[in-house]
Amino acid sequence: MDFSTILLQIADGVAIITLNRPDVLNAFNGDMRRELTSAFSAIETDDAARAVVLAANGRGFCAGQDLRERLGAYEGGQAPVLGETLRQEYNPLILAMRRLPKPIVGAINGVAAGAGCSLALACDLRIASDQASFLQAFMRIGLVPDSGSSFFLPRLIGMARAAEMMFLAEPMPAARALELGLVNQVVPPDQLDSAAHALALKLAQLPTKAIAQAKRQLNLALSSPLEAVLEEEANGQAMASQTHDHQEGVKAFLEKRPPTFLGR
Ligand code: T3D
Repeated sequence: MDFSTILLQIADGVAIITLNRPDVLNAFNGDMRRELTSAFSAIETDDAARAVVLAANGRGFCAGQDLRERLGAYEGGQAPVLGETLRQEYNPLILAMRRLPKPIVGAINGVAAGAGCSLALACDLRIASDQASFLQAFMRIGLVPDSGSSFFLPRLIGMARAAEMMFLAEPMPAARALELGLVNQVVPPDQLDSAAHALALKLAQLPTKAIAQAKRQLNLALSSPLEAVLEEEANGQAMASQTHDHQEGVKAFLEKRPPTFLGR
């Protein structure tokens, strides 16, 4: 697929998506919103991709909405009504990431601001450079948190800390994000790509169907009662028990050797 704002490569079971608008810290324009969603949907149906790295070029991860995109409307004295872009483009992107039956590792190289912060939060796992930061930038320009930040942030770090980040709109450095459980790992900048890739490679060699089901269960657990989650676990186990990878896992255990999971 040809993209103008992102790069996509797939090798060794890992799809690497790289945001590629470095001059504006990878701020989202319309093309980037749509291309990113298309990339996730292409990855969903491609058996060659069993895990994903979401990375970014330049010194920023993603600065959220490109504030120059709608300059024309503001200059014309007419503030655009922003709900529709969320409904039509940002929300489908976040849903595509959470519904993707493959794990996504965010490689957060620099500032993740506004919808760029939401994008990082929608990944399953996050590895951050020690230069990275997370910024709920919305309030700085009189907007409200969007693209899933209001959902993910309090679940990751608790209501009081989420409120602090959202109301004050001050950047949270990577080290603090690690303390609070917002990221899984912090590494020096020159080790970020290799650390994210190594983690994705490890994930790509695990039982892909079971990982997909575990992701479904985690999604459900965020917003459903225990009864529903228990039922989904039972459904998931029924599915997983019929896979090659389950048989291989048990066989390898009994034969005292490492398993070879094929993702089916
Ligand atoms: O549909 C809708 O619009 C609703 C959806 C809203 C979702 C949102 O994401 S709202 C929030 C939008 N984002 C922001 O408000 C963040 C704006 N950016 C910043 O506050 C700062 O750039 C950062 C704190 C992220 C980083 O600061 P710093 O000092 O490291 O970098 P900088 O010098 O400000 O930025 C570097 C360049 O990127 C600069 O361009 P220049 O001057 O070198 O030509 C800057 O203009 C550009 N840039 C950064 N962020 C954006 C941007 N250009 C357009 N849009 C941006 N969001």
